Amino acid sequence: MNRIKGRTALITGATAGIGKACAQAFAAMEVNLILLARREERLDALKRELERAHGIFVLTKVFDVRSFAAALELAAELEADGRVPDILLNNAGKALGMSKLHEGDVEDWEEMIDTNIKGLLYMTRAILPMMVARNSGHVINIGSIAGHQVYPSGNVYNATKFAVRALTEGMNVDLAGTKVRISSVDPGLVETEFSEVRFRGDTERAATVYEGYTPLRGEDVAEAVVFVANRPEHVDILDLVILPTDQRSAHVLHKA
Ligand code: NDP
Ligand code: 8X3
Repeated sequence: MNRIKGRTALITGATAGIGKACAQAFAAMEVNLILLARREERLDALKRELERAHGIFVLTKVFDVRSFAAALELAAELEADGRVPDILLNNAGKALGMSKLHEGDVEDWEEMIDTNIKGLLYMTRAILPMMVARNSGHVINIGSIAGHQVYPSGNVYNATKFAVRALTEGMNVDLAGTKVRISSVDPGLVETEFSEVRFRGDTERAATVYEGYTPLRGEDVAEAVVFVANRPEHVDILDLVILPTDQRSAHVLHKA
């Protein structure tokens, strides 16, 4: 049953990987879209693809989640245009580098914290009050298995994803007494541009992350996100962990 047809979903980080796959999966459910990311050409191409294939409304915006002013401006614009999102998918995020904490790069830490934690907070602070005022809506955060278990040299990235989990749980209790739902979808290894970004464009090193086993694809995570969004109003999936069959924890990965 399609309960979300005709609704509007706002997706951060829609130009690649999980965010792009979620845009495609929501579009297939005839959900209208507000797609945000920094790469304009990719946004334009995705808008054309989805509007043509599904006849939905797609608004795109070149947008950096690290700006609270931009988040507030967008929220005001959406409210004025009668386009308050029914679903906010906080997906934009990244890991940068992989080194022991005492050898870490402070600029990398700041970019991860600014994007993964503060970006999610800014978007939520801007959009969630409109959902609370309407007493309906759904915030879905993309967490990670890295927010459940730390791994060597994951330190600050792990901390950002532990923070996402704490914020999901915090919002959940803060929203008690409203009909607004909050969920987290926490994947294991997904083959996207994530490792290319982490290793600063070193595609060979990035490819080795996904060798010898079958990782998740963005589409697998998108199916889970749509499942979470499509539950009846009285049902909330608070936290859904989704792993490749070959991966049993942050530490147990079966490579052939
Ligand atoms: P990708 O690198 O493939 O995609 C990341 C997306 O985020 C891109 O669309 C990028 O677009 C956007 N983005 C990055 N920085 C910003 C910013 N400052 N403002 C707005 N958009 C931004 O990675 P994934 O799809 O893999 O990652 C998506 C989420 O999933 C992240 O939160 C990640 O932590 C999480 N995750 C990933 C896993 C994996 O194994 N891949 C596993 C578990 C969780 P642009 O550059 O155009 O702005
Ligand atoms: C991304 C998955 O294991 O590379 O969150 O941290 S992992």
